[in-house]
Amino acid sequence: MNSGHSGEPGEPTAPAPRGTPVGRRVLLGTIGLGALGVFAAPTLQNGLEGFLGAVAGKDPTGLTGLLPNGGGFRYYSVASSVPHKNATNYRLTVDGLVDRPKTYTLDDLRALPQTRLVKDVQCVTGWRVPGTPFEGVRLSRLLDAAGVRSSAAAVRFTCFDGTYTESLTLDQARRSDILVALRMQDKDIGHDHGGPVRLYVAPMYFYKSAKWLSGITVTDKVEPGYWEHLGYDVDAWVGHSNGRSDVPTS
Ligand SMILES: Nc1nc2c(c(=O)[nH]1)N[C@H]1C(S)=C(S)[C@@H](COP(=O)(O)O)O[C@H]1N2
Ligand SMILES: [Mo]
Repeated sequence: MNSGHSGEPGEPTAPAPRGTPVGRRVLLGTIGLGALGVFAAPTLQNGLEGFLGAVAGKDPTGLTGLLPNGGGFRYYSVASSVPHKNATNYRLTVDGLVDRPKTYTLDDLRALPQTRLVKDVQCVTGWRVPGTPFEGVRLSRLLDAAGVRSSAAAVRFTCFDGTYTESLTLDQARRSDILVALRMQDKDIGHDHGGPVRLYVAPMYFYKSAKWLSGITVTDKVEPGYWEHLGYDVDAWVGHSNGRSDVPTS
């Protein structure tokens, strides 16, 4: 299970003890990548993204999750390859228990009012990137536009990697610090960071921030997402969920 990914939420029933040395995992990652490099060297054609995707697809240990994704980020994908989408072929569908289902293009989303938030990114495994700007459309705006029915209680998110899912309660989804993000670090979100559109759930661990977002479905109950099926909390408040509580949250 979850080959091609790593380190991430990981072993929910037996979380790594506090202070598990990162050094050990980085060392294993380095060894693994040395071997992987033999058949997955980056080329001009596939670039770094292709390289990361190719390595992730061939990595049974999932240690490629430890690859730096630039600026302190780690590259995560539970799918071995993810199609590239742009303004021409990107679509975001809002459906489920709503009066007005709608499909947005990237330009539709860009035309809506944008909100910019600057907070710390915190992965449940411990790495953290302070003061990261995200910008996009408030999720609550898209929900209001769709007309959420009174029977609704939750929101399910799907991704065009075909695999990852996430979920929030409706109350959480209506918070003003949850964005359908188009920009990260004051740039359009690149493919590796889940572009052109990813969810950004500012108050929760970064696994809630589904990359390559393609669907928002309003439902009558929470359907646990990818990592949540494996034991991680739907309520992934930084510092208060069953991820790690010993990480800085400020
Ligand atoms: N579609 C998708 N979204 C995802 C993931 C994933 O594997 N697939 N991993 C999550 C986890 S665990 C983290 S820490 C962040 C990593 O985002 P980054 O690759 O931009 O650093 O994406 C989250 N969203
Ligand atoms: Mo993560």
